[in-house]
Amino acid sequence: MIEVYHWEPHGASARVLICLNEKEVGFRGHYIDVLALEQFRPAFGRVEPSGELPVLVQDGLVYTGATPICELIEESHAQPALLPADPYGRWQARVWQKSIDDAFGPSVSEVAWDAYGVPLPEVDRIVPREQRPLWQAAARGYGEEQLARARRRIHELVGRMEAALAHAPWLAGAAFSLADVAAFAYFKFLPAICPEIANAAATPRAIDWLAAVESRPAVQHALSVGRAPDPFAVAAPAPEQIRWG
Ligand SMILES: N[C@@H](CCC(=O)N[C@@H](CS)C(=O)NCC(=O)O)C(=O)O
Repeated sequence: MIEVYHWEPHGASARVLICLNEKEVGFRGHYIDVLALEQFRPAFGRVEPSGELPVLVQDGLVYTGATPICELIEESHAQPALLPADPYGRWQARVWQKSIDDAFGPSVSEVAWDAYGVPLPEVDRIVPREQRPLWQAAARGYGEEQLARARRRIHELVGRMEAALAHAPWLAGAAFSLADVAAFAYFKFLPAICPEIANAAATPRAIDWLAAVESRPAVQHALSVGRAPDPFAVAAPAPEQIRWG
């Protein structure tokens, strides 16, 4: 049985949950409450000491990183395919995922934390200790310069999405793929937290694409495992910032 450790079904956790649901792969989910800092408690630390989610465990092996986990699921469960059959399409899907891992995901997390951040009373007791200062900095709030840089990066990627969707219904071509899964998991925050960037007038194709992704039964099922009334109205500090500054 596959075990999946995840938080609210948004961002990286949503990507893995959506992939498994699209392929109808059975798994046992474990909800880890990031805002209660459960990722640093021994029960999860024994699974993955870094404290970062999502984590997939299968046959005693522990897998981390949303993109590599989604590719692992794709390789282990070929149907329905979530990567295009042609090399160019596969390259496109991988470039989208890389841009989302490197810039879009962390940037959306920063702006979402600024919008939805909550006090983190236990932040001074985080173990591992070396993660404390960066969590404390995130808890104090990101500065305007950092948030402006995040918004610029978001704007740039949303512009690329809008351009790509002029040529094809999905980001990597004719079929729904891992690129759409990855982009959706962060783009869905934007109409609420960056309405000046993502809206029906400025980005009509991306807004229609968002509705098309949301209407997929596997996506709806994946999003239903959250505990918050709306998983896209909850945020944690961006893992990249709190781990590496
Ligand atoms: N680059 C990571 C990002 C993972 C991520 O955003 N994880 C969030 C929850 S979905 C998290 O673990 N936050 C808590 C923490 O970093 O301590 C990946 O691709 O898996």
